Amino acid sequence: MTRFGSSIGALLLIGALISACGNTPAPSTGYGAGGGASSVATSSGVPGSPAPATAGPTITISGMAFGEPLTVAPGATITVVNDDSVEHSVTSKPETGFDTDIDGGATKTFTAPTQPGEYPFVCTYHPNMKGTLTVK
Ligand SMILES: [Cu+2]
Repeated sequence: MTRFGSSIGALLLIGALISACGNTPAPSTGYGAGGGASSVATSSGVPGSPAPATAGPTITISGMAFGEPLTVAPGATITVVNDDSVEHSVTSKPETGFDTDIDGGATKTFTAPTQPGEYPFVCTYHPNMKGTLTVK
């Protein structure tokens, strides 16, 4: 009886140690900090603040995508805001008209074509990024 009793005691002790180890590090660091915080920050913080600061026609690149199609006057100065951390370009294609590179986090301007028309453009680094500039 004494041997049996002490071995149960040892098993209970081991079980308590395992559950103590398991509870503390895994759930708190795994779920709390990682997924929740970063997705909230990118969706709510970024788009609101830079937009009001810039005046005039603006192309905002965010999340590997150009914003909505833009219509400008011939020869207008267009501001490009790159909210991504990687370099992008705004390159008219197939028509020529403009081609500008914007570093990650940078803002640049370029001059719209003087010839009215519809100018599809791409990013030369990410050809699946597509946008349209209308000049009229
Ligand atoms: Cu790109």
